[in-house]
Amino acid sequence: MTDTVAQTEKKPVIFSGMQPSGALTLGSYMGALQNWVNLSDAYDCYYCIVDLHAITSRQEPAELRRRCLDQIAQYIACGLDPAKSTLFIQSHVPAHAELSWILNCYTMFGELSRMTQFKDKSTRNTDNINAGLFTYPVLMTADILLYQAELVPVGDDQRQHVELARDVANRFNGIYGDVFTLPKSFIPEEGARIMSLADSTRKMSKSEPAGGCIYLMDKPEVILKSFKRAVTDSGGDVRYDQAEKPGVSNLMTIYSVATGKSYDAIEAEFSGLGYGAFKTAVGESVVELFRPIREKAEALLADKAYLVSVYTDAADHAARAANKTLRKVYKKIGFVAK
Ligand code: AQP
Repeated sequence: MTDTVAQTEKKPVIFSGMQPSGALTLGSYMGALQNWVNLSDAYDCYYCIVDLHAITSRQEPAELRRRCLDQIAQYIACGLDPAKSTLFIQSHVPAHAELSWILNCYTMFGELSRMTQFKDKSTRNTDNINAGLFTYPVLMTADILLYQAELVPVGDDQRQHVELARDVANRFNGIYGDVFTLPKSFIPEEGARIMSLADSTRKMSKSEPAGGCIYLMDKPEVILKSFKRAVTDSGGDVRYDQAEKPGVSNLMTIYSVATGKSYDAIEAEFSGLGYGAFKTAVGESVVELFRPIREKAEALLADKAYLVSVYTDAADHAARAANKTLRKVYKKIGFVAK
């Protein structure tokens, strides 16, 4: 994003990010990325690849590096315009780590202990419950507050972290005056929690075993096969009922977000047709949704120099905004100016 644009039209700010800890998924697209694109004209958007967050679980260095480039290409392929939105890599802006340390001293141990994502992830990864996993929400708070973001488009699983960011901002402002804008989450009505295709009690996530997760860059045949195998429920009717029919309801949500059709329209469309026809249709709708994204991302990845120029320019722009906030914070808390 050019400074000229930023200065001439002062828009409210958005911040959001995704970890390059795996390939982007259908869940992250429907829960967050789609909204990033929809909101990008009305807001001054900072969309980040949060590599500092990603190392809370072990990453293979070469893979991590490759995924960052892939992710920039996928952000653009989904419809984000680097001339309008700041698409950058978190570790390129040291202010994230710096503010995170400061905010560690304004976030309570008890608050972090209540974070459900920490509880989930530490239960699943008992061999690596590192301090970074515990303080992850503080880094996320720093990410958001550095840019004075008003809105944070995320999926439902991040709601609690954005609430913490707001609480910490409020606490800090209560001591030092109005330093931070109070952020709130932007969570879609539909698609806020896409469930695994293999187990409809679990959120679809990158670390999912094969088959349960659809990735943005999956080939059509892989997508169709995964939907054909998706778990459904007893009975053969396509009807939205989260309690009784979680598998079918999840597929209906995916189909609804992919096609824009209402649940009533979907029920009517598949009345009497059974699960087979329905699952094929859902798979095809996702294939068509992702086809242009995958093709554009593949083309972008052939031009590495362009992608490097996007994240390099964006890091400069982001650093200027972030350092402005950081300097203010340093001054308020009494650090000696250099
Ligand atoms: N299944 C989902 N439904 C709706 N929204 C989702 N998001 C992720 N999964 C779903 C949203 O997409 C963004 C992804 O952010 P992230 O990659 O930083 O973190 P994550 O939520 O930890 O992603 P995963 O896929 O669940 O990773 P692992 O397997 O490592 O735990 C966020 O806005 C998230 O809400």
